[in-house]
Amino acid sequence: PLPETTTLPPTRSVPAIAHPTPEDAFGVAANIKYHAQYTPHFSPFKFDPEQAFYSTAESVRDTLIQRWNDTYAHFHKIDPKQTYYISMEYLQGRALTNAIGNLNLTDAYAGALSKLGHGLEIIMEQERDAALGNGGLGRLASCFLDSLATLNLPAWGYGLRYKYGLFAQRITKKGQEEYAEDWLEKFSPWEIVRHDVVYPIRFFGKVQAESDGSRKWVGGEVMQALAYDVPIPGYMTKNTISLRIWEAKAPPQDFDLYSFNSGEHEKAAILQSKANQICAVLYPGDATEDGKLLRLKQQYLLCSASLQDIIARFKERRPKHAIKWTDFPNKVAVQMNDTHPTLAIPELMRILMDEEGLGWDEAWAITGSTVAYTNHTVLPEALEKWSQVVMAKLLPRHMEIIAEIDKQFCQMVKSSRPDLVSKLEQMRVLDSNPHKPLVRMAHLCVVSSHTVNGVAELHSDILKRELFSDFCSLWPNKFQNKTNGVTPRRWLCFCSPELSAIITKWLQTDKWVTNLDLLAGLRQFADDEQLHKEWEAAKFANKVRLAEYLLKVTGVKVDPTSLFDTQVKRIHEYKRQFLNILGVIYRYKKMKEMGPEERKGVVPRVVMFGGKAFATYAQAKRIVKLVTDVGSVVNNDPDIGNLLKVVFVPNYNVTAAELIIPASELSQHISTAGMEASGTSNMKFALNGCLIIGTLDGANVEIREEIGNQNFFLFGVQADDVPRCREERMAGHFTPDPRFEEAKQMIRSKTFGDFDYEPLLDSLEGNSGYGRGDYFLVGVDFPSYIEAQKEIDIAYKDRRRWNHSSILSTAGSGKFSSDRTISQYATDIWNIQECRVP
Ligand code: B1H
Repeated sequence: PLPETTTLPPTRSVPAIAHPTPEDAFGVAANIKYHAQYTPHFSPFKFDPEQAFYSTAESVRDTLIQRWNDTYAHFHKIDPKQTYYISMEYLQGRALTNAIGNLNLTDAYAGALSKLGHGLEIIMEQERDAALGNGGLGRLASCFLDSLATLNLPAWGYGLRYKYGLFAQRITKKGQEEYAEDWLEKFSPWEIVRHDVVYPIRFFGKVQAESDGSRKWVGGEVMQALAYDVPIPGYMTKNTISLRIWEAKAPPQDFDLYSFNSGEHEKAAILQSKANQICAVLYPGDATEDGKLLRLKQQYLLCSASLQDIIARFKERRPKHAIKWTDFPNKVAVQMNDTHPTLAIPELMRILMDEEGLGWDEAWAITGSTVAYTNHTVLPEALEKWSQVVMAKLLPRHMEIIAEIDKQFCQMVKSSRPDLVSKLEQMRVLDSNPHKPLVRMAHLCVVSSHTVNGVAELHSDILKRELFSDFCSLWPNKFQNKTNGVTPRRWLCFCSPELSAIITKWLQTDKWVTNLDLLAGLRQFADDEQLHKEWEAAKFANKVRLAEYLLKVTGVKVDPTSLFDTQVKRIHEYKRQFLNILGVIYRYKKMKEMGPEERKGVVPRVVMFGGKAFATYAQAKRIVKLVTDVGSVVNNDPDIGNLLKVVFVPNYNVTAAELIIPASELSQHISTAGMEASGTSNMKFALNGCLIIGTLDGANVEIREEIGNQNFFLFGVQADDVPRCREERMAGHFTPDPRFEEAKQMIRSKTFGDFDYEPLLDSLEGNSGYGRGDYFLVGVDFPSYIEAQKEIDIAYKDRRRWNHSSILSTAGSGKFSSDRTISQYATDIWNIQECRVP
């Protein structure tokens, strides 16, 4: 049936007002001036870059709000099936360049600002980087939003409005230091608070049995979730979707005036302060019980607020008497970004049963056809397990529901698959270890979702063959692969306009921006000398820009004609920054041993590292320290000069990535095979014509397939051989390569200072002390890594070969657009269709 209302549901509409609209440079300049004057945040008559940034952003926001309203009204009218992407993380980075780029207003804004006495570049630099995420998983969510909007898909993102996102990083003599990054210090011009979108969120309390047999969750603490919308514009389309982020608040009556007046000031605001804690920081760390509880509160707030909102919208779009709950999965798809939003499952069950009065079977069928789960890791330490005791205390009704799901799952296996009964204890949702009973969140997701997917072919195979093999034998059709992708707008068009212009010129179209497969058209020019010249010039301009930045932030002067070699990602042992720096140490040693003649043959290199180490991850922090110590020695060695520079780029984030990636010529994706689920920066580097040295891990496998084996520097053991190699190493059946011993010895001999690197070196040895028997196989892969590096030096000297490979890297990157990934989710998992705003 058609919904009763075909426009927005407010009772009275806002009158349209005339104020300058940003269309051309004149209109834009007027609009910016309007904001500087009438939505002031600073003293009048000031229009320095900072003030100019806020006025500019507000001017852009006018357009976004208009389009957001039109999009919402259109979705409301059409009432299509809609996807809700629920994620604890979004790594949005800066928004201005992206917004005006997607709106095709970059020239208009640049022109307007110049009329007002400012350069667009300087204004863009004023914006804070919104880092409401840790790394790849959060950035993937942000790329997905860009593609959802661009593809005109009816979809929204839900997340949390952390006051402090990911910590900022400073590099000092001691290594990494963390400090709070206050992205909201002034305010964010990109969010729109929705004071009318508020939902109650209950914690603790108890479950009451009602006389009619139903269950009701009562008592405890009731907070509120308040919505903020961040508009997400699609590229060259009117469609502008929402990233709705929740903030926890105390209910208004909480502020106890009586207590306040009688002097008990703190008691008066107690719930408010508890509420503030919930959204205070991204991933507060779960080492302590307190921290754990807070993380669970965050997860529940996200899930409960989002589902209440989804259900409210479902109801709003149909007459009260015509609500057919079986229709819910035809209108709603919920995608869980890893297990962090797993509580969406019991929360949807609870609302359907306890608030809407459905029976278990009906609620279970609806939930199961609505939710789907993406797994992003097989690392055991990242597979979430929550204490049943904590869960029962904070969310007593949800714990009951989870226990019932577990019970019914057990019954189903026993009755339908006796062959799996011996595996049942490992498969169950509840881990009933009497000492520490746990809920296995991934199992809850697999049991409850209609679809489970991995994020690259190899990773999805590992899920099917190993992590979820028993579930896969039970439900073979539940498991899919959706290889990750990245948005070509941010990661090529806007971060490398020079290279983009060349691509458009040679392809004679800019359609590749939304149809990235067209990049394959560059293959026919891979040997064209003119293209080589232009290509190299564009890359060189990007290198010069990065060299200036490096000088500014690290004080290290690098020669932009050197080979720019980059490894930027979170610091983790499995990502093996340690292997990289050991390789650098070996290179340095060999260079020191060379005579002046021989040195002339060396390819000058700048080896860049960047990334954050989790604050309590000691080994990762030692790796950061080692890189900076090696840099201090190498960069100041007069024998070496510009032949080798080692730079740790501080505070790697989205903004830094936009500068580093387009300027890199070689990038390292060298994880122990089988451990990196996908990787997404590998795609961004390849897209920008950067060659990869890598293992057969994650999406590297598919990138190599697409760009061609000759253009990928492969090394290392394969995933299938990893268990055997580990056993051999543990058993001592391993003869270390002498080059590996040389590199380690150089650290031991204190060439790079007297910091205690023993724990790090120990991790490469037998199974004692810090040693995990070289679990990450650094020693095993070292020789083939060094060989691959030699091959790279040879290839780089041959400019034609290098440029040829670089062009083929870009040409082969079409598959790695998040537009392709999202189209596949839309068709294979969500069953949603385009809904374009006219
Ligand atoms: C990825 C995470 C992750 N996988 C726990 N898992 C977190 C796990 O705060 N936490 O508790 C946060 C993040 N992140 C990454 O996802 C993979 O390692 C990458 O290989 C992959 O490319 C990315 C996106 O799929």
